[in-house]
Amino acid sequence: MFLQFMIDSRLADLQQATPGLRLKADPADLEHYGRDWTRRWAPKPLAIVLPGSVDEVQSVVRWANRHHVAIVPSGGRTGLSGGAVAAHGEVVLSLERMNKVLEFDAVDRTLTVQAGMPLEAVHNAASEHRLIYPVDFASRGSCSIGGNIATNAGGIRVIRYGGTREWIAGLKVVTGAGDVLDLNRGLIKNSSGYDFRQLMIGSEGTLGIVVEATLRLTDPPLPTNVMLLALPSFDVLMRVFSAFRARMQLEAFEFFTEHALCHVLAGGAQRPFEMSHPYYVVTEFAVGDEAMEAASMEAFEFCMENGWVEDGVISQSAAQAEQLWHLREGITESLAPYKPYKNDISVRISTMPAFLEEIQALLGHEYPHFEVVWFGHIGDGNLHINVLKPDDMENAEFVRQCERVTELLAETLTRHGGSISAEHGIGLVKKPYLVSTRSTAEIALMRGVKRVFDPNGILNPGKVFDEG
Ligand code: 2HG
Ligand code: ZN
Repeated sequence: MFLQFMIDSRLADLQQATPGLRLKADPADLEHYGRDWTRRWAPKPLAIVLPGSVDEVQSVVRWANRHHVAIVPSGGRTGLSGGAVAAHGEVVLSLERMNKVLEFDAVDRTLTVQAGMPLEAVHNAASEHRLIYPVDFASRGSCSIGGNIATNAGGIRVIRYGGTREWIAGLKVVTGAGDVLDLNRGLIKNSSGYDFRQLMIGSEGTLGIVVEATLRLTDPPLPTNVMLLALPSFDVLMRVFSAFRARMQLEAFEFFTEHALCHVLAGGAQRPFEMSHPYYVVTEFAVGDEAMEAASMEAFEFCMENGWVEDGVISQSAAQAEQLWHLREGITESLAPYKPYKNDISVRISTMPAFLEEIQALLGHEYPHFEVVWFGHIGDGNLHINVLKPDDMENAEFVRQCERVTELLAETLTRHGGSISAEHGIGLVKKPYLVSTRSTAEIALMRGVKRVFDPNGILNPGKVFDEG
């Protein structure tokens, strides 16, 4: 392998400038680190670098500037928008070796970690101190906190706690120019000009490489119950949500369709009700005292009386709660073999009913022959729409047809003031539709900001927008 690095003089220079740096360039590594969960682009990185320290990250960035080599920062590569894809001879900078807790502060209730730490390990580290880091989603075991920050990841508890952005008290980043910035340093109050910490969150590695993060922790929730509801139609979904939210402290409120459930059941899960129903909701809510429990029953009965809910089951144990959650959290994995084309869209909750009516008609009309699976974080105004590729269709043709429909969806989103990416980022997949959510003036400013933080355009070029 050493020989291979010598053949590419740029890599030889990198190894010389950063002697401890780990480099990989085996075909299997290039393939593994060069792609994310989108699987649409053929990976083709120049090499993989695995720094073990902030100094090494800085050294790689300086080298990349000298040689005009692009860097793709890389966490767990569980992204669904192509933000971590390296298909054009870039160097993938994997943070996987930088995966440790650096400090816990009991007074500040913060946990400072290296960016490569998996989200689940962050959860475990917080619970060692009887606290929680509340951002959570199904890929918790594989995704990294740095990747979560880069995409401002959302997940299943946004309804209660907000997204990643709300929980970042400080960030250390290496900019595209090679500067190390220590942003906000865990302060609660800091009114000293532009907040670059927030600018970095959701910037998808185009402005800086997140190397360390100081995370806010909070108290664990009151005891919770999980309820699965069966609904007769899509139209009642938002009414059930309002009825539950008015009476209970919701920790999560997620919906999915019978189509989605069938795919999870095919993997071995048990059907939750005797009969099938067109729509389901899984909701988790606090049951700290009897009044709270009574309120949840009242919400359920109210919805039953109105005909908005046809059936329901409530978890009696932690194991049952997990089983009910699996019916929702298992959807993405169960659909993966169908190479789904994914939309991850949002509108304001108040706009949801009108928006849903319109896009149901639109997608019903535009996708007469494809299976379309709906699910998502309905309580946040966030829908996931997965269109499944028919076996006998070429992937390129399938994507072409879905992209045409996404144009129409994007127009509808613009009219309703929504977003083409609620929580998965823009990356490569949503890039053509950024204009549906952000104005021309905003995109011009984004380009300008990128030039400030990354003057030579070496950080994740071609992601989010094309350099103009
Ligand atoms: C989820 O909510 C994830 O499960 C993935 O955001 C959504 O697979 C998807 O489309
Ligand atoms: Zn989601």
